[in-house]
Amino acid sequence: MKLYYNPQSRAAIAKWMLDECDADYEIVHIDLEKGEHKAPEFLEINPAGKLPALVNGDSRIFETAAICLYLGDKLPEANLAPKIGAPERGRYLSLMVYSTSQLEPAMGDMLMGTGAVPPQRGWTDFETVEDIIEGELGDGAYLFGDWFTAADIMIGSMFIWKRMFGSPPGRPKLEAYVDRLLERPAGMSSSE
Ligand SMILES: N[C@@H](CCC(=O)N[C@@H](CS)C(=O)NCC(=O)O)C(=O)O
Repeated sequence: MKLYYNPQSRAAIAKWMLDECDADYEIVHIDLEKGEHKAPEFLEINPAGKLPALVNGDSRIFETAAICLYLGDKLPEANLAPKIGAPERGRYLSLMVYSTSQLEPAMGDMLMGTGAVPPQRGWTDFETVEDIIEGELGDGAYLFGDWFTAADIMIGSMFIWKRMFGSPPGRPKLEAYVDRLLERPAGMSSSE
């Protein structure tokens, strides 16, 4: 497998997933300053011209959530994804998609100080997102209790970034969740 990567990008999330899977992969460094992500060879892999992208044989996968979903299913021995048919599968898929369709844009609005967006846009304000994630965590260490899954990578990485961007500490439960995630040996802090 080849991960098209730059450490200053969402490819760090895909790398975290690969490392948690203990996957055999190679990194292809993409220089964003030089515009290597807009080169015709890269656009063949990701027509959107963005990182990350993953190539595995004849499969090319782009969008961070799609890469994490793909790896979770492709490498079941890592036990990072409920199997098709498992009772947890529906909630897992929901959280994976929620991370990118609602959490990420709401966090972007909050960090950039954008005012409230109309709900017709498809996402909410960040406080509502925090309520939802706190509720989903419940009293568990992770989103599925003691079971660490790819949903923790997708959702947790957003809160890790919030901290890295120097945003003031948030809710204690979410901060403790970030501390736990950062303690993982294969965690995002170990990215090159
Ligand atoms: N929703 C996409 C977002 C990808 C994205 O915006 N990547 C940024 C780096 S974090 C990028 O490649 N930006 C360069 C550009 O758009 O020119 C995903 O999660 O893969």
